[in-house]
Amino acid sequence: MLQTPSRRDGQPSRRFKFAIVGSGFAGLAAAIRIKQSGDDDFIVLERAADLGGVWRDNRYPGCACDVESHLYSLSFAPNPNWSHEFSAQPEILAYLRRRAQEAGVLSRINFSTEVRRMTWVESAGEWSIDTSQGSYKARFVFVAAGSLSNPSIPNLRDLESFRGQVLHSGAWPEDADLSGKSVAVIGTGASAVQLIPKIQPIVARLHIFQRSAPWVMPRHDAPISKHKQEEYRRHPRRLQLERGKLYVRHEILAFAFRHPIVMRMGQRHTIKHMHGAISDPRLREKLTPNYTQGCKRILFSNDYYPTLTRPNVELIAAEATGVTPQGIVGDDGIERKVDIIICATGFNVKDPPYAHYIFGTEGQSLANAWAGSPKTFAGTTVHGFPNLFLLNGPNVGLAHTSVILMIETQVEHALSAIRYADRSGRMIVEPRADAQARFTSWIDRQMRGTVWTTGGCKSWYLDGTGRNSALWPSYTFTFRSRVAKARRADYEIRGPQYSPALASRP
Ligand code: N01
Repeated sequence: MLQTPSRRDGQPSRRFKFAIVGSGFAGLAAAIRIKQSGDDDFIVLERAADLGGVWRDNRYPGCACDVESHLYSLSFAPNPNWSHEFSAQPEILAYLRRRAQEAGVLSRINFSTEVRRMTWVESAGEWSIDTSQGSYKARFVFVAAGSLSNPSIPNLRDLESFRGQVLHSGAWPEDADLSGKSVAVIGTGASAVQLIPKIQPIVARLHIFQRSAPWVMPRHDAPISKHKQEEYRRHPRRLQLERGKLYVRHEILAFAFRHPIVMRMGQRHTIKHMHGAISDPRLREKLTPNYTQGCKRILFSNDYYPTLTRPNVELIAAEATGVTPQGIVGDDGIERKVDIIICATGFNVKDPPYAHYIFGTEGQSLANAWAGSPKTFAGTTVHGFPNLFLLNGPNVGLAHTSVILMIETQVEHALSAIRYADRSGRMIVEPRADAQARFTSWIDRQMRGTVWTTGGCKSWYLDGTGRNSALWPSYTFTFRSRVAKARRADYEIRGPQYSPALASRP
C-alpha cells in the first residue's frame, strides 16, 4: 500500500485543496486534469486496494466494454495500442494503471481509505472528511465514487438458507470455480449477456432467470492489427480521426433515443438477429421484448442467442423469487437444484451510498436533500453543497456512447467554476438555487417523449418518482456546449478570503 502523500513542503499533511473520492475513470480524469492545470495540492481517497473502479471490480468471465475503445478512453490520454475494437476488462484496467502512472497521480492515491462522512464547514470554507484512515480537510471535493459501484442483490426469500455459493457479477471472486457445477444466473442485462456465453461451456447445467427480455444487437468486434496500431502510434492524427468517426456514429444513435419512432423502425433488424440464431418458436417468443428498443439499455452480443440453444441451458421467463437449501425458485413456482447462484442483477443506482454520507450547509444529507429524486446543476454541482463536484452522477449517464465524454466535460466545468473562486480570492463556490431549478426543468422537458419515458418498460433509469434522473436526455455535444465552461452568473462566490496561511493550518 502507498504512503499518505506529502504536500509541497515534504511533510505529511491532511489538508488539501482538492480531495477526489474514487480512482476509477472519473477520479483519475479529475486527478490528471488538476495536475495538468499546474495544481499539485490534491489527494485521491480510494476505498479498495487498487485503482480502476468498475473496471477493477467487474472481473466476471467475458467482461468487456460495449463502446469502442478508441472512444471509451480519455481524450487527453489516447491509446494507440488497443488490441480490439471493444476491449476486454483486463486491457482497460491496464490502460488506467498505465495512465495514472505516466501522469504522476498514482502516488497521490491513498488506497484502502474509505470515506465515511463528509461535513461542510461554512466558516472554514472547506469539507471535513472522515475516513477509515483518519480525517482530512479539503476545500474542493470531487465525488467520483461511481454510480454502478454497489452491487444490488435481489430480494430472494430464505436466501440465508442456501447451502451453495452466491456470487455477484460486480464483485467477482478471483477463485470462482464453476466447472462441472449446476449454476443459476439471475438477470439478462449487459453483464449477463457477456458472462453467460463464457461460462456455458464449463458448467454442467445453466438456468437463466429472465424477468424481461432484452434487445440484443450484433456486436461488431474485431482485433486491431499490429500494423494499424503502429500507424496510430506514428500518426496520432489518424487515431484522432478514428475517434472522431466513432463519435459521430454514436451521436447519430442519440436521435433514435429521442425519437422512439426511429427506434421502432430499427427493431426489425434486432429481431432478425435473434431469429437468425433461434429457430424454436417458443424460445423466440420468450426472447421477444414487450417494450420499445432502447427503453432499457440495448445489449450487444453475437454469442448470447446461440448459447441459449445449447443442451445444458434453460431460459426461464420468470423472476427469481426465493431459494431453498439446495436450489432456487422462480415465480413459476419450480425449484431448480443448483450449486451456485450468480446475481447479474446490476447495481444500486437509485440511492447512491455517497448521498448518505455527505452533509451540506444546512446539516442535511445529500440523500435527504434529493428525497429519492436527484437534482443537480449541470449534472455536476448541487445547491446546498458548496465546493462539491459529482462526477458521473445523476443525469450524466448515457445510453448511446462513451460516458467518458461526459466525465471530461464535468471536470472542465468544475475547474472553470473553481477558477471563479480562485480569481476572486474567496473560498466558496456554490450553484444558485434558481440555476439548478432551470437546469432540472430543462432536463425534465427534454426527457418527455424519449424512449426512456414512453417505451413501456420499467428500468433503473427511472427513480421512485418516475423521473429519469440517471441519463442525459440529449447529445453529448449539447452537454459540452451547455456545461463545459461554468457561467459566473450561475454560481455564488462567497466565504472567507483565501490566504496561503489557511492552507497550512493544522
Ligand atoms: O445490470 P442491469 P447489469 N429475477 O441492472 C434482472 C453497465 N455495464 O450489471 O430487466 C430475475 O442492467 C433485471 O431484470 P429487469 C451498463 O450501464 C456496462 O447487467 O429489471 N431477474 C435485469 O435483467 C449497464 O446498464 C458494460 O426485468 C432479475 C438484470 O437483473 C449496467 O452496467 C457491461 C431479478 C440487471 O440488469 C448494469 O448492467 C456491463 C430477479 N429477482 C454492464 N432481479 C459495458 O460494456 C433483477 N433482475 C460498458
